[in-house]
Amino acid sequence: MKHRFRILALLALGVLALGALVVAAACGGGDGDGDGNGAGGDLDAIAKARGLTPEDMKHALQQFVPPGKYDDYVMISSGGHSGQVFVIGMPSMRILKVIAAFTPEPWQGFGYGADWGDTVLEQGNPTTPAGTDLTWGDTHHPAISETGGEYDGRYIYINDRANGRVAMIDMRDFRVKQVLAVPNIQTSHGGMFVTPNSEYVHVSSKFPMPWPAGSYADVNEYKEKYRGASAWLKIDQETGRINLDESFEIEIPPYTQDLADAGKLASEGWGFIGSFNTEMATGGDAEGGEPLEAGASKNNFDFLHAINWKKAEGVIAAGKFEEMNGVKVIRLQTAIDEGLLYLIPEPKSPHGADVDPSGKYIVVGGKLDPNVTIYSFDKMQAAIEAKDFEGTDPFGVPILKFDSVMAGQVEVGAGPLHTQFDSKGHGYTSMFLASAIAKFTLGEDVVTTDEEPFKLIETIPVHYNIGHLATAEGDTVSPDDNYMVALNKWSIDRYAPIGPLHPQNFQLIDLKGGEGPLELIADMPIGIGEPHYTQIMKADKLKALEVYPPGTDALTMTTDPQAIEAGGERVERNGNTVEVWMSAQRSHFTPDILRVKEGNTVKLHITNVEQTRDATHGFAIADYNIQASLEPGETSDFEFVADKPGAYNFYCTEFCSALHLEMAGWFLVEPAAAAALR
Ligand code: K7E
Ligand code: CUA
Repeated sequence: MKHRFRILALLALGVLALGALVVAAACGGGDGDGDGNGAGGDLDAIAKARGLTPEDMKHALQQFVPPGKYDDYVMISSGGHSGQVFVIGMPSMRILKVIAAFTPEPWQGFGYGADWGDTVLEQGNPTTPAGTDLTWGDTHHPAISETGGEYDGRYIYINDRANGRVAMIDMRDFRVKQVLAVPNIQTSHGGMFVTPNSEYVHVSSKFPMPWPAGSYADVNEYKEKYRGASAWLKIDQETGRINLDESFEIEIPPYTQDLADAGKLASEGWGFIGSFNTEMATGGDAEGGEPLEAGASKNNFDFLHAINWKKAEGVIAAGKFEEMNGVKVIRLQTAIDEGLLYLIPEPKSPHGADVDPSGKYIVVGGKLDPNVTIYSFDKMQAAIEAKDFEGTDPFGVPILKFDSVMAGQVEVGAGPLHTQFDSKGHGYTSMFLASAIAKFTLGEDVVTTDEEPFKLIETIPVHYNIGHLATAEGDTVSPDDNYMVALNKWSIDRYAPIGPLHPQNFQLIDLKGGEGPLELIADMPIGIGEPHYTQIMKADKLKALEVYPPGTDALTMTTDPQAIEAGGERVERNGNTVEVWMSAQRSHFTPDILRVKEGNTVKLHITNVEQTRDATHGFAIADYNIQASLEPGETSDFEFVADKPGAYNFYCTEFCSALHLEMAGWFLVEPAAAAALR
């Protein structure tokens, strides 16, 4: 008790200290006479005691969000191989929510008996090989739905790098509503984006697979039999769900398609996908061949794929497709004949492919090239118009000439990966090998310089080995120019040693209105999974529900047919089935005794009949692996067989009220033998 009081006192002190900092800043840094009177004196004492420099104090102020106040932004971050998605407030860098996407997660009752999560997970199982229940994923690239090229706060899409699936999260309740196994794609990586008006969410394959999907071919038939796909998944505007009937795919060559981005404004209607391994290496290092990575890194150029999706819609409408595994597929030859697909040389094992806010430039980072290469969309269009090709690839896809479409290159440093932008005409590129971010000018429209259109301005070190980076509103047509977050893969010595597995490290960076110089504000350890990418949205675009309308089924977001109001509780027995309509309300379940017989099928419908903000209950049954989150207004449905006889306690798993510990009951499963005796 004493210990707890001390912690509280320390917390209070911390809050006071920061409060004092704010006051001091507002008053121009205290009275400055160093006599210890007034806020300045307290500040100095705190800073001295804690070993903080004036710069540390400034950064603390920049990051600080007072208790009870909201952050200006929310970051929607992938959770890597945790299979989840994180919602993080920025600039405070406080985790607000961990959303289960591909991985069962008990706090949200996802995958532990309630129909919502079980249904979503089950529907996401791939059809091939049949019967495989997937219980994890590797989330990489979140994409917030957009209207007019701006994040609109409606839906989040995220891909599963491991299993080629896509999840849809509804931002009304920040729960996943759909997991879709994308046909003809086995693995996906960075090919995720939404089009500027959320017509489609795009995902492309990472490693190609034998086509048609479901067939088998040895890797020695790679070039002939393996193919990739660029999938344009149609978004239902009402529900956010992907409608496969109105979606289409384009067959693409068996390169390893990687990061992708949507054209916007000047380039709206197009999509761009980088690739590597145009060598089509397949490994074989233990069979007398070359390791995969060596074979895949020989060519000086790989291919950026430019895809005209607007035109592809017309090709689909004209019926020039084949139905393959439940989706319309434009075959590669058709894509070539119809002018849907062009290849553009990109230097040395490229990774990121990012479209700038104006849509005029596509910036590519080559992992083994110290330059970022900037392509001009206008030049691309002119080259396509003039049929200014250097030839075709082995599959007949036209290749544009590098020199005709390149707008410029900037030598940034070792290992450039991803690029983000501000609204002042700057690009910011992460460099994995250099553990740094480079800032450069981007073209003729640059506000801050009238010299060379593409020029390195500065670099800033990050800690360490950065993957992605993200600017606030960074993938929209109008990025904000205040914050950037570096998503670092390694943290090495940044945190207390907690074993060989280290957290990833997010670092908050001040963009200073795009004027620079870049300044590191804060570190944030991510102690779960490996975030790859994040999008940062203005918090005032959030339109989440405070409570569900009474009796809502979280899966359909409509009234659950089994919802009840208080007083409507009942039990019906029908042959071997026991059906229960239960309510949850502080601090009781009604009914609180459930009597069934061993072998009965139990159908349980629980409605949280409360409409009070944050009045969430849980429902868990011992030894039955059942756990649900019953959020205010929600109805959850369960169906299971009472196959274990015994007296099982069930209880509310959320500390909802003073008598929360009493919010419990009994699930009595009478043994079949005992029942027979009577
Ligand atoms: Cu570069 Cu999966 Cu976007 Cu990681 S990817 S870094
Ligand atoms: Cu309801 Cu605890």
